[in-house]
Amino acid sequence: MSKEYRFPEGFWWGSATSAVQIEGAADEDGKGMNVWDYWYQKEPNRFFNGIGSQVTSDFYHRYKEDIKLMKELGHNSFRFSISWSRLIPGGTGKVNEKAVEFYNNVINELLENGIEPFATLFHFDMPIEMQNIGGFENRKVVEYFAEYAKTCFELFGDRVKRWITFNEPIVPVLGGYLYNFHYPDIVDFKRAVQFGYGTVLASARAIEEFKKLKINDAKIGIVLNLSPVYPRSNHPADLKAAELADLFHNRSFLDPSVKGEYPKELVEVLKAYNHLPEYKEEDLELIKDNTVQYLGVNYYQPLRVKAKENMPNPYGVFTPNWFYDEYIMPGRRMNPYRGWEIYEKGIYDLLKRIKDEYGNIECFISENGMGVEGEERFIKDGIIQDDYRIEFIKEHLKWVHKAIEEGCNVKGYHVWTFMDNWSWLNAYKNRYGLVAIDLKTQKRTIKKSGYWFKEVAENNGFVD
Ligand code: BGP
Repeated sequence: MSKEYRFPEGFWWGSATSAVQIEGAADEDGKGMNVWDYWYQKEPNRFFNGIGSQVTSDFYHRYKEDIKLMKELGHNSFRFSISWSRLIPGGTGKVNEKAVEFYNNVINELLENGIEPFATLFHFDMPIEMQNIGGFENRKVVEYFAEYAKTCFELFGDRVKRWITFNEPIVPVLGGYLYNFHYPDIVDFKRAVQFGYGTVLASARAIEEFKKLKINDAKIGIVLNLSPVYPRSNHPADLKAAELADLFHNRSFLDPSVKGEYPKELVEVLKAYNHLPEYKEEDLELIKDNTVQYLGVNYYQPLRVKAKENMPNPYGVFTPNWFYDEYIMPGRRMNPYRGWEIYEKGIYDLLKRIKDEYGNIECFISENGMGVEGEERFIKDGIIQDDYRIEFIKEHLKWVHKAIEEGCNVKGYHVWTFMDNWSWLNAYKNRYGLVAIDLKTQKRTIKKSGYWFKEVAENNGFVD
């Protein structure tokens, strides 16, 4: 029997992107260098097929065409990020007028097409000069970030009503300081904690600046990549492992961002291992007073956790994985390309938890999507027939719908992503777009999922 899935009026339908992944023009019009530009120059072979972020979908020059396509695909909202190193080369000092012009053009074009702009201030792209002095480990950088944020609010706040301080702040911590998939590509738990803590401060400082400006009907939030954590069994050791994984992966940013304080259990663990960050008493007040006004949830996969089987080497490097093992549950469906489990109900579990434990704060799905390698093989009649992606989005949407029916305060759904884009170390390996890109000709072609998404967005739901 078919069922109707209609979403609340005014639901945000759209997609998310980030500057580094779509803009290109990496050294044009006075843009400074960020960590990705630098890392690629240093070690091009770390990137899939040796492709760096210089080669992207060239949104910098093609934004008009792309925004037209967004409209065509039923978007009423779109998340992009502002590149700190483009707006303020070097991270501090003079504003680059060419960048102001570019972001003004993008914002105006979106608005003219009836698309609400969601602007992220930081999506993994630290200016290299800021990273060289320690990034968010350094309080000066926290302040430079607050200045940059204020500049953005002043320049664009008359039109941008939805701000995001950070996208997935835990990722540069894990990637850059523990697991070698972001720059500075080191393994140092103490520095990881300090960088993460500095990020929380930077987010709070940006919110403080935002509030000072009293911009009418605008809101500021954060986007977190949350994963529901499922223990292998109800055995106390598995439950404990899951609790610790949740503390590190979810609550380390969720609690300070939404509740204004760190979970005391996390503080205790860090203290026990002598890994508390350096902090000042007044920081805690800053965090308390500057919580987010709404929350973006990026959901890709759950975290399945079991008790540690072997004791970690006490002389080895300390990481969160000291406390638990991740595992792949036999029989679960996996996305073979990205190696991530597909578990649609996870999105519902997260939303319910936000309702029950985080005051039902206003939220939206800020990323959800499926990366697939070699999609050309699915071309028929000139179009990528990505039924797997339609299925993926649809099944997740059903769970989002159920969460809304049960009172969760969910305002929208943004797919990752609008068009195939460059993705960090994986470059163009996995394609996520509703629109395909031919990297040689830059030609954009809507995939089957794009046409499907358009229908859903325009009808504010679907029947299945
Ligand atoms: C999120 C990031 C995005 C994007 C996406 C897909 O973590 O916010 O920037 O890249 O994941 O992941 P990936 O491209 O690594 O497959």
